[in-house]
Amino acid sequence: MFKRAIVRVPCLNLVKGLTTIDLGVPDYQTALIQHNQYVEALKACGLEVIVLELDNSYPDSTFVEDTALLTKHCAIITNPGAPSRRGEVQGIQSVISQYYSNIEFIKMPGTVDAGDILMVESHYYIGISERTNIDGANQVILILNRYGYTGSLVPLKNMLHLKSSVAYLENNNLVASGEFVNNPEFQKHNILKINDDESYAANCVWINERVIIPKGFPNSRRTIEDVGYLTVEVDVSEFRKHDGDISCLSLRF
Ligand code: CIR
Repeated sequence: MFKRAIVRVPCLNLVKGLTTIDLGVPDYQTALIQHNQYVEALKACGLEVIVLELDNSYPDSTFVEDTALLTKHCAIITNPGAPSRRGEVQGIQSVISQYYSNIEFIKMPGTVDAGDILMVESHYYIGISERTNIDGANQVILILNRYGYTGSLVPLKNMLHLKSSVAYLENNNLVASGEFVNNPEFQKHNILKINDDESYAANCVWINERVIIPKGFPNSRRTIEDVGYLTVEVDVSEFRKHDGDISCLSLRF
């Protein structure tokens, strides 16, 4: 069960953030509306939502998921792989320290975006990507081990983050698309395959028996509902233009 989520209001400089895709420039007013709807969806899943003020110093600062890994027993403040995002962790740390007494840190030369870390019960899959390097991932595993958790590495081929294409919905159900559908690492799970034409919907989040999914992916929605979940759709089109998705807009704990 999750009780809370941390989000950060998108800043005006969102349009200057990092992106790898060509879907156009985010419309700021629409992004604000969508962010608000996202917060309402989190609340509908029973969460108390901690809404942080916008921070124009960091264009990508609304994508809070990358800055920390929150487990039951510890919080790990990451060292984001993109230099322009490194400073985001300070603001997050000061909020997290109100809720966690065990706070750990990833240090250079390790880099980690927590969008690369997928929690499956007490095990954590860590994607090795352009943002998360092996040193950083090994630091995460060593920290997790001290708190009774395990971790393993999953090299990425094409995706920005591991969780761009894979999500865990509890009860051994794992949503996967693209390069992860047949990945041997995941075959012990019940794979819910998301087709390539809806691959964006593979990023969804389980929160207290509900699953928040992006709006506009009917086949994926049906796949998830067919195994018994209630879904909540949210339009995050403006964040998608900057590689953002459902999970990256919040830290859930
Ligand atoms: C970035 O490139 O860092 C941001 N524009 C998007 C981050 C998305 N994060 C995530 O999926 N965990």
